[in-house]
Amino acid sequence: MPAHLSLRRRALLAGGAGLLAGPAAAFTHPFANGERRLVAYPEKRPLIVLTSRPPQLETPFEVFNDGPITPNDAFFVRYHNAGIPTSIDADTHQIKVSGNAIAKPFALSMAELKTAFKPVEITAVNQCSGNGRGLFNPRVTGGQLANGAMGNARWLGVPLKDLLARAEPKNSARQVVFNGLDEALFGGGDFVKSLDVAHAMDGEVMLAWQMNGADIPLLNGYPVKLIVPGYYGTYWVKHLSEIEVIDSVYEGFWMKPAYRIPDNDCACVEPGTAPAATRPIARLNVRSFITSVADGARVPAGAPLAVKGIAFDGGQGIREVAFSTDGGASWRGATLGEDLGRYSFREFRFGFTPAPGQHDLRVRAWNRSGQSQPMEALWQPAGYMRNVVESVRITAA
Ligand SMILES: Nc1nc2c(c(=O)[nH]1)N[C@H]1C(S)=C(S)[C@@H](COP(=O)(O)O)O[C@H]1N2
Ligand SMILES: [Mo]
Repeated sequence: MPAHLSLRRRALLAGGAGLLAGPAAAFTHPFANGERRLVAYPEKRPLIVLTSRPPQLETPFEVFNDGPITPNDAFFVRYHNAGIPTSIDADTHQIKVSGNAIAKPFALSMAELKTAFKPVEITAVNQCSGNGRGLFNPRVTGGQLANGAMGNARWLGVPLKDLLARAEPKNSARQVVFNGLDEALFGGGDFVKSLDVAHAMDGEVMLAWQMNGADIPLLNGYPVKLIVPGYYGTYWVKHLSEIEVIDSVYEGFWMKPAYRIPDNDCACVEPGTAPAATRPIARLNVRSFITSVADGARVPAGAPLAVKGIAFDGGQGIREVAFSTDGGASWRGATLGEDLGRYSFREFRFGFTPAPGQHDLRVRAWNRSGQSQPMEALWQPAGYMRNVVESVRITAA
């Protein structure tokens, strides 16, 4: 190995070998209807393995009780294709800006990206469209995730708007298309996503190189990742290398037919049926979770129980969280924690003294435009956007 390579790069190469060899299982983690392996990948603590090639790793749910920011080494990982980069030299990485709807194509190094524009920081939730898919009833195909395909981090980078301005977009510009370094090895199509040009230029969509004050872990998109606050993780392209501004609507496989939702108000259909029309998935809906106590837990009866959790939405911000200790028969207000911004997890807490016996705990959040969560789960064939009011049944004794 050349001597000038940084320590970081060498660490990644070593990790890369581990990725290809297939890491050994550490221990197992309970899932809805079985057990899952927990494995430590490079730069990661042991996470729940969904698939190993490509790596799809889920965050063990108890991590979300540690605080509103998800640590980098616990953050979930999702790839679509097996051809993932196992080492990237940030010193030579380039972001190419091209397309038929700009006047000035250019390429940018990481050093230029970090110095030529004014950096901004935003705290935002990255959640996979299929978070909770494994809990759908009737079951749907696709990765059988529980609720650990989400995380909240502080992202440091530059607004995409500033970068695109340098390319001088033409009036004909309709969409911006994003590609990263990973490749499809066995068909299925390179992972490429697009956003409407007005969205791409809103000043919030950004190119980030830091996550929680450190380099973004390789598996989460090192050295640069697209951040699309309030939108599902599918748009947050990792190892970003190509940006194309085009005068048409991009309809590659991962925009159509993949990642589409029923084109109606609930983004849902009768279980077992197909939607008549679809649209691309977009903003996160409202969700809330109890994190301090798990379904099936036993707690002391007659002693005050402090309960904690997190809520979030697609960018309006959480206005209110209500809790029930009797399966939804009666509700009271929970206390909200610190506001880290409208795209962030928002902590909440409440307390009650459980009498001996079973208690069905539920939480339900509202955002600032009054949107909330359904009491009964909605259904759609792809298993996206689950946001039902969850039930945590505990026994006090
Ligand atoms: N290059 C690339 N970026 C990608 C993907 C991918 O397969 N390749 N998957 C997307 C999807 S569907 C999700 S949910 C997020 C997950 O981000 P994470 O792996 O950093 O948690 O990455 C997105 N960005
Ligand atoms: Mo995803």
